[in-house]
Amino acid sequence: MARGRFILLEGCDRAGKSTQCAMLVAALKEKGHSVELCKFPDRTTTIGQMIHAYLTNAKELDDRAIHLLFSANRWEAMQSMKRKLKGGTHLVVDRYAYSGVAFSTAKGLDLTWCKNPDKGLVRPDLTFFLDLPTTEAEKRGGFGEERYENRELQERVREVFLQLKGKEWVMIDARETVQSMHHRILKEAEENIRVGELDGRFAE
Ligand code: NYM
Ligand code: MG
Repeated sequence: MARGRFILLEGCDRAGKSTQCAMLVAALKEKGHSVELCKFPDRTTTIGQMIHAYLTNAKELDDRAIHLLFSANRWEAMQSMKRKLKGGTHLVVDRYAYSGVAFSTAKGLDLTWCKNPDKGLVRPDLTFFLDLPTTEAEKRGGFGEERYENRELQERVREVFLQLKGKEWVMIDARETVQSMHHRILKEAEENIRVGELDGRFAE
């Protein structure tokens, strides 16, 4: 059976990732695919609750400690994600290790140090980066409610993201309409699924 595809959506806060993830999952389901949504941070776990307390300013944590919690929150999902991919289910993932590195590096931590704890995590097959100028993000609803949602930090985060950008990233202009972004993302995702089914990369 063909392994499921790991499709990641990354970007700064308020770029529209969650909306696009939900639309992509719905569209792929409609087309008969087995597909599930994963979201990081996953605030439902014990580690996720600590992250939530930090993000909502209910708890103070050392920058390195919170970085490791974000990473641990991915590691605790690994077995289940791998199992689903192996079973042929596609995963649409809302943020992942790039967010982990981008936010912590933007706060001033060393880039290499930030990358280390995520080494060995299952890798995405396709990464979309929803790019939105910080001035636009600020105008969107809810900006400023959580830790990290301020212009200076978001600008640095965006710079680190662009530094991390790989050749395989698909850049999406998040100023476009929800529908036009969705069409582009769906088209690329379907193409990736088709290629994945053909190229026999699923022997592992
Ligand atoms: N965030 C997210 C990190 O700082 N490190 C990480 O590893 C991840 C996955 O959490 N401002 C930050 C980015 C966001 C915040 O994410 C909450 P969301 O998608 O708004 O729930
Ligand atoms: Mg947020």
